[in-house]
Amino acid sequence: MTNELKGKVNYSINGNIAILEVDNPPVNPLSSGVRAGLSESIAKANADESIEGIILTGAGRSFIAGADISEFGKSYDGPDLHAALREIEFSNKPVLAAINGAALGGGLETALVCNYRMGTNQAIVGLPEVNLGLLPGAGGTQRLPRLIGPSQALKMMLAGTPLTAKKALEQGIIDAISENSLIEDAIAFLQEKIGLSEHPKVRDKNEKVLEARGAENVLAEAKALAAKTRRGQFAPGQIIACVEAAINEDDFDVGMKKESDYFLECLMNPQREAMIHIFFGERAASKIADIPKETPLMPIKKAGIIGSGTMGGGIAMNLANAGIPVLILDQDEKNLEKGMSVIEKNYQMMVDRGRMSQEQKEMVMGLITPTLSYDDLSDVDIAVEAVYENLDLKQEIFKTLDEVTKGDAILASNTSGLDIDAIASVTNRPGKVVGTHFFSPANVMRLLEVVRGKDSSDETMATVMSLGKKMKKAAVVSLNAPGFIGNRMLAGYTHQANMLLLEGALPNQVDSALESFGMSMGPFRMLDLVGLDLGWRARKLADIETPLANKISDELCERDRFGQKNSKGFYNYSEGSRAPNPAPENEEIYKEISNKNNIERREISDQEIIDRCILALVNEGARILEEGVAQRSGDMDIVYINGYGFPIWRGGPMFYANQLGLEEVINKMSAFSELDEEFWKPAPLLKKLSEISGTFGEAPGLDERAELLSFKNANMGGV
Ligand code: 3H9
Repeated sequence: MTNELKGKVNYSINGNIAILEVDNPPVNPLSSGVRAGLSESIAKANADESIEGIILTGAGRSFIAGADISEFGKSYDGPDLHAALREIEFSNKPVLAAINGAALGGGLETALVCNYRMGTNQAIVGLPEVNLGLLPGAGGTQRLPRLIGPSQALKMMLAGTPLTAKKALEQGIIDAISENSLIEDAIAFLQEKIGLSEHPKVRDKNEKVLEARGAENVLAEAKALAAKTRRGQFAPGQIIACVEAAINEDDFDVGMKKESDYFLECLMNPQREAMIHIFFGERAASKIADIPKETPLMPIKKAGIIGSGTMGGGIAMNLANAGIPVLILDQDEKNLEKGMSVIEKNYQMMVDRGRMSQEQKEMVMGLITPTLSYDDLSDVDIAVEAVYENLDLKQEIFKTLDEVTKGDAILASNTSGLDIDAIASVTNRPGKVVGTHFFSPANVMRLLEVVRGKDSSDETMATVMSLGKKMKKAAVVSLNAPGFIGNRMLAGYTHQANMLLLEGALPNQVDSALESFGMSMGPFRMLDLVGLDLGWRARKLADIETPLANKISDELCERDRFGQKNSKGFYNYSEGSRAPNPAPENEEIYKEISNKNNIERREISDQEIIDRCILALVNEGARILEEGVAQRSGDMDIVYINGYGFPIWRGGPMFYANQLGLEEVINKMSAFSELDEEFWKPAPLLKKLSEISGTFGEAPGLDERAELLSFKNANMGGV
């Protein structure tokens, strides 16, 4: 093997068994050296007369995490995966996959060419390629339907979520679970099979695919599922087409050829690049550039939540789901009871939908303890305050937390916009104070903005980021600046949506245009959901004149139209329904306000709607980046996809801008500047990058960014 190859396969012998161990830390993807190693080791075992069986396993915590994702989109000359898998499948000696951890994507596909599969209790198996804009391209679409039936296989491939070993055994993906030493159990299993004249090959199991032949509902159900859960995505249709081939083609290899062709189409599709950008982007976001990897983490063995409302309850569920005991505190007994019953109902819903077993529900409920007393928080390692947005109240709570919790406990505030430093200032431990901005509903939404105060210590930041990962959140660091990352970008987006309404578009047109772009919900549906009265009331209270962009929504509030909460806002809602119906009675209001403000209403194209709303995100994103509020452009993509319904297959707003070309972005913006010169002034970083044909992807580090813009010393600290 040459040096350029990445990863290897260790070869050892135990009696008459060869043990092949994939070794490519940390998760054993099928990089070039692994592919070469597999071919070589199988050949070696087959050539050795003393060997009668082969075990394939993984070093460390993973079996094989799939193809090496970093190779996609690049040209590589390494050995071919299909060839290696063919050698395993047609080995003269039986091969058993001893699955010691994650067998995902190409990892499960490797296990599927083995004759037998055994897993530990920690093993997980899945085909998550769809999350990368791909399909299982190493035989998964042909073999899995043969093993578990096309219907189940389609569900698994379209969801992309892995199964536990127990589920995999129930479904017949693995043959056994090892309760003790995996390799010892695998050897014992294989010894029993060695004498058999034939060993099963998944490719030969045709019964289940033949059963589905002619049963149109299998593919129709899959198409309906994909339309519902993966709107706008290219790969799901390709996966379904592959399974159609598995069902209808008599020759297994014809199905394989189709799979290869459809895989290639996915590989060439821009969605694949966008989704892989998000895969690596999420992992990059979890790292903080100036905090060393070795920074010690504080163990989080117990947590406290202050506030048992929707947010507090959702955060408590996240912690319990991560196995962390949590106390939930409210000073009002009724609120506390209500909060606990909402948590219980949410879990019950998961049980009813088959997402959790009754046993699991009891376990997580057992980890959540209600309390009325701050004294009970004395031994928590982290306390997360989740009360409504009021600085005085939050400061009061932090003073109390500072007194009652142990000295090294982390104190976190779930604020969506208040100044973390002002909150930290009332404590004697500003280094332990951090913002944790969860998104509602916190038990569902993956985004977590971790807000770094000017004094937040490295240990605090690293610990909270790691806790975010344990809670399966997409955690992104923001400096303590107004609006943090997400809401600051959102302001420009909703501003443009509101201006479009004044200029002649209707809510339904704006929403449809952005939903067809891929946003999960248009801005006016979103505003109706949040409630139009929040801003209106705040402006009244502060005695602030209504800005032009908010004139329509404030007028709707004057007419008692608050949004979904009272069944009328930009749309009308039928009793108990969230489905928006057009509200023609509002059109006069729109016209009247446009007239009053001397705005001539005109026909607006869908493209203009998309450009103005999305480029508003991009321009503000560029400012956030140049100010150092976000560490890298990919972080903003992660924020928008996980918190604001931006389509993952477009890779987030900053990636989308790169795809469009930053020069084109600037051109479009300068055309809009006739409408509002101030708003469309390009961020200096965006302008500079467009002039040098750069992209946000090549995001320079903070220092270089400052250099590029001669921004040294400006806004790089706690803005
Ligand atoms: C495929 O298989 C296509 C085939 O069907 C067809 C081929 C023809 N490659 O997530 P972590 C890196 S497509 C390269 O933090 P965890 C990751 O970037 C593949 N690198 O660990 C990170 O790097 P860094 C289908 C990979 O313990 C480090 O490993 N497979 C790969 O939280 C640790 O990762 C998948 O989609 C990879 N395949 O979770 C599975 N996987 O330290 C993708 C990870 O520099 N992987 N890395 O930031 C996962 O889901 C998780 O990594 C796993 C471990 C559950 C395995």
